[in-house]
Amino acid sequence: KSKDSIAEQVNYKIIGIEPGAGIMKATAKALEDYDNLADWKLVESSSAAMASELQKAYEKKEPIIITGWTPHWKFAKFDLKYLEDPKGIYGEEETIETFVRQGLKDDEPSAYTVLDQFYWTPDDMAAVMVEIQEGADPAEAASKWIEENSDKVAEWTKGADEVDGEKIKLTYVAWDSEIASTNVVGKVLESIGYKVELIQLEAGPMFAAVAQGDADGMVAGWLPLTHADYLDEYGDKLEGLGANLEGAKTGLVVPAYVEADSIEDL
Ligand code: PBE
Repeated sequence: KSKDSIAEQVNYKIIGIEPGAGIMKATAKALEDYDNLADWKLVESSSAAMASELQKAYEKKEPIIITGWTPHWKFAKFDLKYLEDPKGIYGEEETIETFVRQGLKDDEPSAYTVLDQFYWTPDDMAAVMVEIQEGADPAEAASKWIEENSDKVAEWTKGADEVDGEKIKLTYVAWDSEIASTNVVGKVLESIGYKVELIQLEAGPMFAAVAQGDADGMVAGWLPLTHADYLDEYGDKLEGLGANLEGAKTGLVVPAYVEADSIEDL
């Protein structure tokens, strides 16, 4: 029985996610910059389809290479590893940052205060993600987390006066991490009296919506690298409120049983 290389077994394919994601741009660059990846392809997909491909391969102990990120429930469910990236294409640690439209502070100071104070840990985010992955509705998982973490939530709502049904629009992309964070922030804003609408978009339109004032804010900007292009394009029309999570990461991810440690081993 011939033993095919990892490249042959995965058919020279990396399983990606939505085209607008920063991790897709980084991976396109990796295919250019790593000589051993010259003949490889990045498959456009969705976060959900990528996760189900991963699950299928994992159950059969077959090799698979995905565009991956942390925080993400997949690291709780499967034994996975990041491939080393000696060329530093995926950067170092990332932070997830909050951005709001210009004028929000004057128009809706309570929402601004909550968005400004929203800050949690990768473990907090992962807890919500795991609940959703196990079948909970995102809004219910968010409410449950809020109930169990009232001390943290109290820090975020400190100094924010109750409102009376004013509307707030939050935009996000259907990445598991951002489904979790956006639902949590949305529920916290509802708890002080806002009527919250969550608007799901692709990455570029998400930044554009806040820049144009079509949405009030978002908690989904990955920096310094992942969304650098979008920040270049829209940054001067956005108000940045800083990190809401530190210790995020992106890269190429494989199950631990795949015999490669570095992108250069592929
Ligand atoms: N992600 C999750 C996004 C940011 C959040 C890493 C898939 C991206 O690559 O743009």
